[in-house]
Amino acid sequence: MNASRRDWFRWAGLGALAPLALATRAAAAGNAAAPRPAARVHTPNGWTLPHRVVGGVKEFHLVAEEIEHEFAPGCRARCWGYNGTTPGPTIEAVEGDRVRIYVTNRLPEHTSVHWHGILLPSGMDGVGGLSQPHIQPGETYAYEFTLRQHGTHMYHPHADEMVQMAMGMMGMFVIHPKAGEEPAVDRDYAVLLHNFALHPGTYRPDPSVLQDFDLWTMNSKVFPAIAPLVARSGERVRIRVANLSMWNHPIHMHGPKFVVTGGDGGRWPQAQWRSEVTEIVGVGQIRDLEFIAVPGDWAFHCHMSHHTMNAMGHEIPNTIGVDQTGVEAQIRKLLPGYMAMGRGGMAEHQEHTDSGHMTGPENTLPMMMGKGPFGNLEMGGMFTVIKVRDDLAAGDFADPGWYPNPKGTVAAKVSADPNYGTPHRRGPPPGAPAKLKASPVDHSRMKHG
Ligand SMILES: [Cu+2]
Repeated sequence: MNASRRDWFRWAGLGALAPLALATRAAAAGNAAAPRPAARVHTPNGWTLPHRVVGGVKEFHLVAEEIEHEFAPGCRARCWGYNGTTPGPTIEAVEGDRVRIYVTNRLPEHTSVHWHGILLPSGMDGVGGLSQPHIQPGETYAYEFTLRQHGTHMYHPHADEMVQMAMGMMGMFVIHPKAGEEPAVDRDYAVLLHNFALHPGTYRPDPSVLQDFDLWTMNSKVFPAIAPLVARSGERVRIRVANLSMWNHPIHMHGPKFVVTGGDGGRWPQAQWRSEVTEIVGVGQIRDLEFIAVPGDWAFHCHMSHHTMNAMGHEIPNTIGVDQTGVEAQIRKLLPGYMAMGRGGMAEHQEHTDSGHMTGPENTLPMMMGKGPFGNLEMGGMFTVIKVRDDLAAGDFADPGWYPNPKGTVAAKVSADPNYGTPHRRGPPPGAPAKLKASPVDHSRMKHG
């Protein structure tokens, strides 16, 4: 029995989900009219915080502290988080619960916790200096309130917020509806979007960066270290996507359409649900995306293409179409092993790094990574795969491997001749002399100093 299963039994065994457990039994007994239980939230690469019940109050304990975090194999950093991880553990409770949340501060500076989107007394809102005194290093504070709503929410510091969030302090707070929900979901995922500026060769995120981040993360991991989102064909799946990064992210799903069913204000009335395949999750916002799982391997990613790359320079000359063979030989005299790249595009970057030609700076991930069943994926950052199979057991979240495409359903090569066929096209015929001169390499945007 793994840790998450144990947590689940502990959770249910303590009566946290007694009404839901009853509903499960009713459903198992074939009572179709009984409300189905809300699925427990699964946080890919993360975990749910266990709690105990004391005098009818659900008690949680968060510890704000420095941690060592791995974004993907080959890239680690000293971050700040809760209870040993970034993001901190997901807090789950049920509408109507009274919760008491202890927050112990093991950081070198003061902190506080804001409960984003949750209705509570002003003094429990966690804005240091406004709603409460700051929690000094070594101190423990208790927050206590009754959950009067249900939906997807977050927690994060509201003290030296820029630094503490840039270092990784954040978590999800999910409140399940007391009465169940219709239609009920079979799999319920929580994905918290963020960004980190871990400069090449360094081991601590830089909080002063405004927009040029190196690492665009889902639950503080980058592709290919982000766990796939797994489902069985026909299941109703919800992905709760929250954003505490410094950019808005157009989150795009391949395969089925999804409906947007709620935000950080809670689940929306069905009349407000919208059918989409891309949904912008703004900074400080949450969107609940629900869909019926269709078999296959489906990309799920931010559509800002720089956000599906790992560390890369942005202030570099554009070398696409530039013959660099002479330059390459010159530079090799100074830098043995140097390889010019980018003449035909940047896909070759992954080949060079994979083959060990470009080792890159210490503790820095290549811009593009990941292998699929048909070759390099040339991705990084906010990218993962929704893997849907016909034969998964309910509650099985293990990676099922690559999709076995049915025969005749994969795009396939029909010719290797660039003059193949008689396609309709405009402009001069292939092979005609180019009218535009090749651009000189523009060095004006290179960083100096
Ligand atoms: Cu993005």
